[in-house]
Amino acid sequence: MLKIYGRANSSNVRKVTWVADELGLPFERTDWGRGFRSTDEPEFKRLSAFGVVPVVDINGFILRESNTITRYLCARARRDDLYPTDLKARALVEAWMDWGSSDLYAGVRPVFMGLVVKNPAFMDPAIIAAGAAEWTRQMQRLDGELAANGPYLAGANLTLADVPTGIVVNRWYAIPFEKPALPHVHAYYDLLGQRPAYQQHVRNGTP
Ligand SMILES: N[C@@H](CCC(=O)N[C@@H](CS)C(=O)NCC(=O)O)C(=O)O
Repeated sequence: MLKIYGRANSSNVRKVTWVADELGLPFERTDWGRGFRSTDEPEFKRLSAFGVVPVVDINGFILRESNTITRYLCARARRDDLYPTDLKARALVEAWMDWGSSDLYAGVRPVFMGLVVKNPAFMDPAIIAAGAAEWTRQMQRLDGELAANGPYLAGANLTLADVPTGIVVNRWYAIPFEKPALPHVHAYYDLLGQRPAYQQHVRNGTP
């Protein structure tokens, strides 16, 4: 049985719950992290000293890092369609995963922490505005890529390439702030929204 440690509203936990459902993999999830049980508790620290969610227990194998967890689960299930075994196809998927978790996410964090979490360290409007500008710049790049090579990021079908970015796209539409219309990103959001697993874990009204 897959056990997931982490609150359901965490962007990184949602990658894992979304992928688990795409795989038809049953799981048990317990709430840890901001607003729930503290990851400083010894019970969590025994699983991971890093203090962040998600952590998973897969029949006794303890693993952290959301992207790594999704890759492991897909490889274990032999889901070549989601995580290709061909090295070049795999590298293209991983490039999108890296981009979605780093360059794309850089501007998301200050906007999310300021406007949604209302963390005092991010309440300065200049910090939020700078984050929004950087986030918008990356989203415009995404719009261009989808126009040229969509409908999914690695081509015709869903792959793990879409998972980190799919989480950020939901945040883009779920957080009210001034943003340009991005027609190809919007079509992509609607395409992802046709998937029951994305609807349940990501496009569910929570930024
Ligand atoms: N690189 C890690 C980042 C994990 C991370 O930063 N998780 C956040 C939630 S999205 C967290 O644990 N925040 C602290 C908390 O909720 O207590 C991953 O991808 O799993």
